[in-house]
Amino acid sequence: MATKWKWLWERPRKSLNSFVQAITQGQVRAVARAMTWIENSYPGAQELLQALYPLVGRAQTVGVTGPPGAGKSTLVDQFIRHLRGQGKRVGVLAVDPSSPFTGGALLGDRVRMIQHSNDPGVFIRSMGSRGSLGGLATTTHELMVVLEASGCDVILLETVGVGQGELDVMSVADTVVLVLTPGAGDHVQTAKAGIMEIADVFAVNKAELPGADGLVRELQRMLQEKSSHRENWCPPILRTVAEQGVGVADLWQATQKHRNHLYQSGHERDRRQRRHRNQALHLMEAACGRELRRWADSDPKWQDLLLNQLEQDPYTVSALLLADLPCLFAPPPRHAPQS
Ligand SMILES: Nc1nc2c(ncn2[C@@H]2O[C@H](COP(=O)(O)OP(=O)(O)OP(=O)(O)O)[C@@H](O)[C@H]2O)c(=O)[nH]1
Ligand SMILES: [Mg+2]
Repeated sequence: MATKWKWLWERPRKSLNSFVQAITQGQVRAVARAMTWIENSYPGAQELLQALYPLVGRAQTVGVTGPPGAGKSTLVDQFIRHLRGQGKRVGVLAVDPSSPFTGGALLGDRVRMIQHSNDPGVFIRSMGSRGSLGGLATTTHELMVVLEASGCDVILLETVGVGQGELDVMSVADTVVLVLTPGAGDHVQTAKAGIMEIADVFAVNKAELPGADGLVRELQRMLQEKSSHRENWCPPILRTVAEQGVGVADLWQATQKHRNHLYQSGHERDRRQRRHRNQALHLMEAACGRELRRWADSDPKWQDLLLNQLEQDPYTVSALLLADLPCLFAPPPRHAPQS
């Protein structure tokens, strides 16, 4: 359906202003559309983000990660209840980078969260790996900007902690809650390298099951063995029974303590600086990639090298092209059409 924002990039200023206004008023359709633009890198998405960026920066962002089935969605659901009870507006991004589709692994979550679908104070969105110009973490952060601009006080991110992509995504959150469960093997030993490092708060979920005490002890031992902690913060370990809402309020309080620590110690500023740097670099890399493609399509010398040099391996060809790079940022040469 055509909408008044569809051709924003053709009628920039006036439409952009009304679009931004609709988002800041929390209009759900505008928020959803903005997110689609960003995920698909539509023209105009960048201008929109440039307009929204100055409006944000205060929302609390919490990432919830951990092995499949640990109870992340159940915890997120409980956080939503807890926060709605305090009158907070909540945005949720369920990130599933390992899947080219959204909705597959997250279907169960959708069913669970459907109970919030009539609540105007909750906005839930699933996102996959597609269309992330500046990398998945950057896209996640951009969607968080939209959510915050739309009035969310708290933004929750859920992702399965299984790969580097998921770890990267967590870098955009103030606080990372790592959800572990007893009885699913020796988690601390088998947990992916890196995932223990990014935890700001440990949640031992399904704490009513046998083995919870052992898991807590193991985590305590692991933390004691460390000579220093990242950002001078020793991650607390909390027990939860997410299914029954037990321990959820304390877990949330722990995330707030961590956030206060970040602000008081100045580490929040350091993190923001790092994130800005990485995002700018990612966007620049993507822009350079596009420029390279454009060059490859328009420069006869490049086309010749790329298409007609079968006897040379791709490494040699790419080295030859890289040697030609200084001309990349000049306008591509104009050539008379071949007769
Ligand atoms: N016994 C017990 N089961 C729980 C608890 N919390 C969640 N579960 C159950 O664990 C199962 C998985 O919960 P989810 O919240 O979907 O877990 P998840 O980590 O989001 O799973 P994925 O998104 O598939 O990785 C569900 O059947 C929940 O009902 C708990 O505290 N105790
Ligand atoms: Mg889930």
